[in-house]
Amino acid sequence: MYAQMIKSEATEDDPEKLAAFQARIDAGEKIEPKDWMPEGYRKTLIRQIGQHAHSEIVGQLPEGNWITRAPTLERKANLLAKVQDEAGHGLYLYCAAETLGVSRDDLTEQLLSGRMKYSSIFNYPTLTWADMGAVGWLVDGAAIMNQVPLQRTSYGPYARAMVRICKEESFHQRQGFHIMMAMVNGTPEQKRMAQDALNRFWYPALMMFGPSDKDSVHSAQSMKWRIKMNTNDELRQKFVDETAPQAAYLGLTIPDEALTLNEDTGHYDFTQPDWSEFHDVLADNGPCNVERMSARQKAWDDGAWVRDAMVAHAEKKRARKVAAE
Ligand code: FAQ
Repeated sequence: MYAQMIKSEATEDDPEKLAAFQARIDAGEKIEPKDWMPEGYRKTLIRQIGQHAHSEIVGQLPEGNWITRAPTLERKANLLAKVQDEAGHGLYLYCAAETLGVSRDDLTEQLLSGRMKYSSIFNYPTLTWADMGAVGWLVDGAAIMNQVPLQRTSYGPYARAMVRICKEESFHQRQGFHIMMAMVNGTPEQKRMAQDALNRFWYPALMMFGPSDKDSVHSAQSMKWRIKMNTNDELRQKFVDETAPQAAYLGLTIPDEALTLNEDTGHYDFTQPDWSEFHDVLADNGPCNVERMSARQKAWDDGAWVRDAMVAHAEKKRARKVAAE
């Protein structure tokens, strides 16, 4: 009912309403769920927040893979907490998306049928314990770079979810870096594993920011609406600039011979990822796409009885209330 109300109000995009809406965005006001919004704004948010939520949920799988094999009790507790945090992030984001008139069930069905995406990065395997370091350091590092500006995004529920998520992501990034520190200061074999993890995760991490600006279909409109605060290339550059000195500190080599600090620009020059690999992963041909989706499908199917029981319980409660009135 609430969902229908939001939809029907938002469908007519008349120029006066659009101009007033844009003026609110330009003035830095937050848009709240019951406010009028253009249909395109609502749809773009559902796409981006939904994709983000799915990424957090699917993103538990590569690290969940290592919980039972963590080298110490402390590492295991940290990793367990991190993976649980990612589940929590998914839930905050599904809640934010629900305020736009789409149900969580709908979003999950769109993910499972391939109509909605999740981040390309989670289609890569985690082969060794060093990958837990690389994921925390690079994947959470890239996620923070993208998400810190989103705390100022124009849609209130999304911006507020992001504040909480960012606090937790910085712990994740630190625990990843801490694992890398331990590996590089360990045996030569452990250092080799850390280098190997960096070699495998570097370009997939760069791809997380999305296609280059000239190929980004949504950036211009999303930035006008302050759904995105920076372009994909701006954030990728910022990530490289911050991560290159960290790799040097670890004594590791970023797998890019062209990576150099450009004295004129103050930024690192670097080699772009292989975009054909990115498009392949998006077309479901990455190393783990099939495995990831079958794990999500199984979880959805196995959880059906819980969802049915919750609905039955709510209905019974409602019927009892009606009978008592
Ligand atoms: N993977 O026009 P643009 C995390 C798609 S959270 C897959 O530039 P846009 C935490 C894009 O959807 C990681 N698809 O798109 C964690 C569009 O296709 P569509 C997720 C991608 O939306 C850590 C098409 O390409 N973070 O990691 C990707 O303006 C560790 C054209 O692209 C977010 O979702 C990609 N990498 O910009 C969890 C942050 N890039 O939809 C566990 C919020 C692009 O038209 C463990 N999202 N595409 O079919 C955003 O900031 C944006 O959506 C971008 C993409 C920047 C990802």
